[in-house]
Amino acid sequence: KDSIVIDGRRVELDGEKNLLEVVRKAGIDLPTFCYYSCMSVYGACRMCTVEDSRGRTMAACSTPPKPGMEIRTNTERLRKYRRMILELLLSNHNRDCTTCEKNGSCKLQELALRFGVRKVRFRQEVRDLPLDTSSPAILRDPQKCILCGDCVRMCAEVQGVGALAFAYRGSDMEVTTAFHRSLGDVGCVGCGQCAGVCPTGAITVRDDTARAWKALQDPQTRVVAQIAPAVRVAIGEEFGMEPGEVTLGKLVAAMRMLGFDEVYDTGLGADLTVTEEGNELLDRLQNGGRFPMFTSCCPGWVTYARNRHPELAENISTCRSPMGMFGAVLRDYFSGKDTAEGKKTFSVAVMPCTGKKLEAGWDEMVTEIGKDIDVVLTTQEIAQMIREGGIDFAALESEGPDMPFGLTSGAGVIFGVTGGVTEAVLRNLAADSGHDTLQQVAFTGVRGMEGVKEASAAVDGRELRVAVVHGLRNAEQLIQDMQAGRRQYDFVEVMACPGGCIGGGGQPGPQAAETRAARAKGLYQADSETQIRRSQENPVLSKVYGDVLGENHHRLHRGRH
Ligand code: HC1
Ligand code: SF4
Repeated sequence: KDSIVIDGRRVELDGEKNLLEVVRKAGIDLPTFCYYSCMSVYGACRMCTVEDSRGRTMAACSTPPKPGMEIRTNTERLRKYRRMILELLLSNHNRDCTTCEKNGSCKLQELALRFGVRKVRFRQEVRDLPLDTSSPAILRDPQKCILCGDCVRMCAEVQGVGALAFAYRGSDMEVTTAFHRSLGDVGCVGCGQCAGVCPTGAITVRDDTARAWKALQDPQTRVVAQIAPAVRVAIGEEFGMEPGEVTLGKLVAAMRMLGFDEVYDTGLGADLTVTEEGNELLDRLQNGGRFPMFTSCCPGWVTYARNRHPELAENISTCRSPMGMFGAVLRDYFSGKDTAEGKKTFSVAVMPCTGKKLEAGWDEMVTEIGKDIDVVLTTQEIAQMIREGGIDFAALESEGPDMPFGLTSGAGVIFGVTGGVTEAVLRNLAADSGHDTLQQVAFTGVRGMEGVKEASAAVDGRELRVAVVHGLRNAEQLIQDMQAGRRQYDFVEVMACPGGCIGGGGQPGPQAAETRAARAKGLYQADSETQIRRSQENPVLSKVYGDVLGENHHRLHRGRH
């Protein structure tokens, strides 16, 4: 087998695309700021520079491995070089580390520590660039940008949005939006994927924890919360647990300790969505309507479609997202109680998603009695509150969510992974809930991490053609193929983030493909352990439709309230 020599030891080649991957396989953690295997190679930061036997240096990320190569990764020259890069970056970086959002998880901080940078020999020169606070989800602080371009490539290559770009040249270079317009005006969908790859505090997620703390401390306020499916398989990572471990019960316990009065599972909202979306699909099949029908639960996708594909407006399901449906149910349920008890209800949604912060502000989510959701906290934000509360999360005993809304079907739980919404809807439309039927639905091709999946299933006496995509760039490709007549579907599920909500921009980072796969496995495991696998079998639904919603059924749909 072909091999190369790294620091005197032979390492076999296994089809790696570049030297960096071979070096890391050999157990040497070569540092980088700008390398992600899911994006193109930029080679800008030079931190991964290595030296060959003839003393030539090269960036490992952009050098293909050639059999017989001999490279060194830790010569005196390389170590000096890395320190110099770090000092240069630090010299024009706003170094308010102690108050920075990324304090403790900043790559620049981590590498400065690792390479023993104790003093910066260059003059401190930070440009006076203003903060960008234009988005309800994303904050940009250009004074902390190291120009690695990770956000630019994420937004363009994975999401196909292109809201961020490099502007100007040389020492004036900066990452910004076109004409310095606000993020919303350049098509940003709030997915937060840029914040997920930013190595420093230059792009972060808006911190709304103070608003939640304030509500928790007011005795006249009833604080109710819903927890999204994907949070349960990721929050443990913030407390040293493995990705995929299902810790909903610990999270419920921790939130009760923080003072939340009622804690529910967004899975119930997902069960409502499945019911409504399934009915909508059947209605379109039987009475005519626009096809394909697209899902509507992902705010990143809905925003993207509004911006880029207004012609698809009627193809998108009228259903609110599970968060939106549950938000309406909770508001309606508690508003009567509030009047009777002289209280007010503050509704919190704990989500893996930064786009949900945008969604909570949409017109359709605001009625004359106020917003259906008062604040959206990401997985990372609730973890921060738990840490601030001094709670030993990993040691907590599990507790169940509150009644009357605490029951969720397995179908509701798998919403958090790409393909899950489709599988849940197909389960509902299937003839029965026997094991074999459910297995058949699971193996139609909706599961897995491929960017675009296709499946077909028999519904209402005909063959339904289904597609499942995640990552907006994949969605764009699919739409173009459909519009050019190259593909045809009846039902399309779109999730903006890679892997679906499990890979949301509010989840703990860094989010490697293996991490996402482990989280997906955790959700499928949780589903297979539930007794109720189909949404329509959730006994709470009849109470919601009958006692809570009644004539307000339309509140489950968009654009009408
Ligand atoms: Fe999602 Fe959804 S699955 S969008 O990924 O439809 O955020 O987890 O809560 O609303 O249920 C997110 C997750 C989430 C909604 C549901
Ligand atoms: Fe682009 Fe998403 Fe970041 Fe907006 S939030 S700039 S769409 S990556």
